[in-house]
Amino acid sequence: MAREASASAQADMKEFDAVVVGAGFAGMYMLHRLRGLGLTARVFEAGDGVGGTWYWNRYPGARCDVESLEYQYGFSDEIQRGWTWTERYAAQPEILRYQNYVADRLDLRRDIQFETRVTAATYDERAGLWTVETDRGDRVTARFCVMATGCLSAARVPDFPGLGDYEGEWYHTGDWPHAGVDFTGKRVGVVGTGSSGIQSIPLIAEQASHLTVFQRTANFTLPAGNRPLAREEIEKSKETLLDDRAHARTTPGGIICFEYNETLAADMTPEERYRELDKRWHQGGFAFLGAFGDLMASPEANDVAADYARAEMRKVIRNPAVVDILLPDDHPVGVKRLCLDTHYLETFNEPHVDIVDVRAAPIERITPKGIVSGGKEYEVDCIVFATGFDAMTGALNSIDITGRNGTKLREKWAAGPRTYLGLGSAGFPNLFFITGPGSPSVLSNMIVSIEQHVDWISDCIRKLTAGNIRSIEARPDAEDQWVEHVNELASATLYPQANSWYMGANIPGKPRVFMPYTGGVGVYGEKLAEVAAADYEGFTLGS
Ligand code: NA7
Repeated sequence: MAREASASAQADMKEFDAVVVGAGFAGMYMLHRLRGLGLTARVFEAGDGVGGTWYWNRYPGARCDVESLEYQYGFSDEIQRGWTWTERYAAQPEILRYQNYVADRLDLRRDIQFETRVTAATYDERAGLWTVETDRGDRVTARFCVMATGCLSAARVPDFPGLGDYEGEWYHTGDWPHAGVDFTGKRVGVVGTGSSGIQSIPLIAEQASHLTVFQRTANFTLPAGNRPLAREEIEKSKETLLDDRAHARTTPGGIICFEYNETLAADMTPEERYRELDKRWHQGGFAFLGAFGDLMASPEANDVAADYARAEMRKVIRNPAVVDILLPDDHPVGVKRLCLDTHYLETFNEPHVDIVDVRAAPIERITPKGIVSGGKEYEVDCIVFATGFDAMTGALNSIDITGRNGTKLREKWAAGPRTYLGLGSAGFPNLFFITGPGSPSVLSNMIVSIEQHVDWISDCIRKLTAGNIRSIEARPDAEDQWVEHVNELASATLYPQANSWYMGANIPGKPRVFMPYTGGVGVYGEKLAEVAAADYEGFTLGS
């Protein structure tokens, strides 16, 4: 193995020990760990800066739904002590500044090639090398290829007929102009009411002369309770972060700001259930979903929570004409990502804000002047598509990944993603996914899951290198069992009951498979440790 190359030498290199795709939280930490192993690495990143999700999602109101004090790296005491968060839930610009601070501290950029999109990765079995190609004509080889491509990075605008003829400006929340957008005095249409719509709508409404929201599914949303952080809580967090992170790794969601109540709803009195829900609702955040041990598994328990949530949401909506449209009634609470908002429902009390139920009357087409639904044309000067992502597999499938014997990942995953532990896929030696499908990923604090994976992958690469082991590859039987296990766990929950992006349901033609692992970060981490301790049981090691 080559030692870490100097910055100038590496600029011209075509051979690396590892290639990393993506320079968000995952790719940045992966690069740091690879350097620590003394390996040469090149990161390719489509954006012109680090940040991943937080680089692209610059829409008004973009904010993390995990608390800042937990949504940060936990691998370096120095780094965490050198940074001070300002709000309970950090807004996108602050998170991006934090990522740039980390990139500066670790001098990461010299190994990252920006404005470069990876187009193909092909495994040469004889040489035991990946060849990685980019849209800028690069062609480099590496023994290890790590996909740090993000779970929500392939932004998706639905295929509405007529969009090409639309005369106004249109934007997708996940690919927002860096200069920002001024909606002052404009008639704006927003399509989509997931987290991105719910966060941006109140701020767009502040500027727009008229706002029309096109909603297909009403979502459960609760007040985030965002506020400035107090100096004492910041100081306390700096003292405890590393220990807190060790604790977070043992929890279901990689979060410690609330605890899951293990008592089943049926074992609580109606008053006890109400108290628990009420306390958690007003705490803000995902604490609400931990009110009973069976909230995400029992329809009856979930109904109690959903009724509570609807009653709270109803209190805020003063316009009787929109109450029924805004209250979710077609899925259990929590099975689509719970949204945290700041004055979302209140926005619909404003006279210049309308909502159109496009489940009842789907969007038919876009005209040069606006959006047609239910035979009616809504004229708008600009359109915001808050329509989400081709989640979890979209970014991976956009790369032409070819493994042993010419196997294409896209084809292998045509009926749904197949991985062992969410880390690798049979037929693709030395290819790692960070927070891939089949791992807790989007159901957890992403940074905890990212660190869990990067640490595991780094240890694995270190052992392979030290032991002169040429390759590691998921065994098909282990992969089959893991896929089955992930499905079994999911089907014991209410998650598969909604048309969510967790299920691929937001993309026409995408297979309906529940993609994340629902067993929790703690249990999953134990499994990862067991596999590594048993000489990578379930993987084939090639010499
Ligand atoms: P989401 O949560 O996937 O939300 C997308 C929204 O767009 C959702 O309301 C969709 O309705 C709606 N949508 C998608 N396609 C259409 C069409 N064709 N017509 C009308 N409405 C449509 O994406 P976000 O960006 O808000 O959030 C993604 C994650 O980022 C979020 O969960 C957090 O983890 C952070 P649907 O619900 O599919 O009926």
